[in-house]
Amino acid sequence: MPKRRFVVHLDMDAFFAAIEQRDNPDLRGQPVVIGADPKAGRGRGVVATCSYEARKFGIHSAMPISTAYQKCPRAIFLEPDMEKYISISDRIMEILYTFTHAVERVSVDEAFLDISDTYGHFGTPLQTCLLIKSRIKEAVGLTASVGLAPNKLAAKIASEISKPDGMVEVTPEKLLDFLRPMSLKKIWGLGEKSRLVLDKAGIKTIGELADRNISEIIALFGKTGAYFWQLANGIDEREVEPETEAKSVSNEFTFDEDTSAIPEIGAALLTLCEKVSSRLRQAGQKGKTVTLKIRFANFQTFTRAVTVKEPTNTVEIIYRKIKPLADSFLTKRKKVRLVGVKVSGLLPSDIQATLFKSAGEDRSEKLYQAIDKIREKFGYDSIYRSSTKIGRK
Ligand code: TTP
Ligand code: MG
Repeated sequence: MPKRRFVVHLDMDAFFAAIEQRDNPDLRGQPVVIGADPKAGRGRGVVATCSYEARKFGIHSAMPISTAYQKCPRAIFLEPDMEKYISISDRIMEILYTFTHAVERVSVDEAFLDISDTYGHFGTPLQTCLLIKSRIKEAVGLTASVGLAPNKLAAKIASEISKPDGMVEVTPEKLLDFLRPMSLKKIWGLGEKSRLVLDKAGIKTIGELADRNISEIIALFGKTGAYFWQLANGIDEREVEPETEAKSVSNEFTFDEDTSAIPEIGAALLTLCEKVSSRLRQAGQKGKTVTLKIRFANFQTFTRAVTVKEPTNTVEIIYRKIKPLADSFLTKRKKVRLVGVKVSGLLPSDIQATLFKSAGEDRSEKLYQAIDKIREKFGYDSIYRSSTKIGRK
């Protein structure tokens, strides 16, 4: 008998909006819309997301911002702060990696995990999921919805129907009953056109698709038809595919107020070196190149890199390389806005390396990747039409 699989799908609730509500108590319980500036109904661009309170007015992602304004003019409209959202997303992913290295990041707020080999450390698979939810809540103060199932399709549907702050487990015995009443819309990859074709054949639910003869569905769609039919019958062998190994680990820090105080900058750099070092050690990696990033109050940004003789992950060595690089930039007159430390050219430090990988990546690269993922999924304009800080070079 093949081994029983425990696939988890996790998706944060109203992600961007929930973060803004977390950070500003005045926004809690209020309709909050994240997206382009509505300009009193004349704005262009779209809604990125909105709070559950705003959803009651019929507002949703990808809706023109002007329509959202018409539906609820008193809603609080905010432009996205992608840098903030990505750093929280990174933190969430780090938490997920502590449960298994089989983590597939699907978008900024969504991931699949395969906990088949690791749940034993945490209890039952269901207890493991509840622990994942509570660790995230503790660490970032946000709720996630989680689905646990024998395959990806059912896990994803399970997390979706349990929103917000939900948890649904689908056992192998219940799998088919769980899928049957679901709309075909729940099968991602089965697009609108295919749905219309199935609709014409009198098939509206997953169960109705499952009940047909496979040859009938193949006649409609060719090979893909067989795939859809199998999904409907609970057969979904798709693996959770972890990201390829990180090539660098980095952390950045923005000062509350721009500063030219050398001790303050030194302390921030030391903290960053500690963070990077700890993430490298956790990932079982060492790096050969140490890079400093420094951004001045006027947003002028510099990076300087040095190579170390032996690959390293110790704080002392990283800091000893970073400090002189920083010193060469610091003067009393120029105020610093942000500093960053990166270690790249990573190699496994020992056999352990294969256990927990991918602790981080170059942040801006990751940011662009995340934005790309959203765009891939929801279209180019889904995010960041009225970009302010980042997202455009
Ligand atoms: P989703 O997980 O689709 O939405 P959500 O987390 O806001 O709400 P839900 O509780 O229903 O999961 O997307 C995650 C984030 O991605 C979302 O907060 C904003 C961004 N996004 C866009 O920028 N444009 C879009 O069209 C969508 C759907 C999401
Ligand atoms: Mg979400």
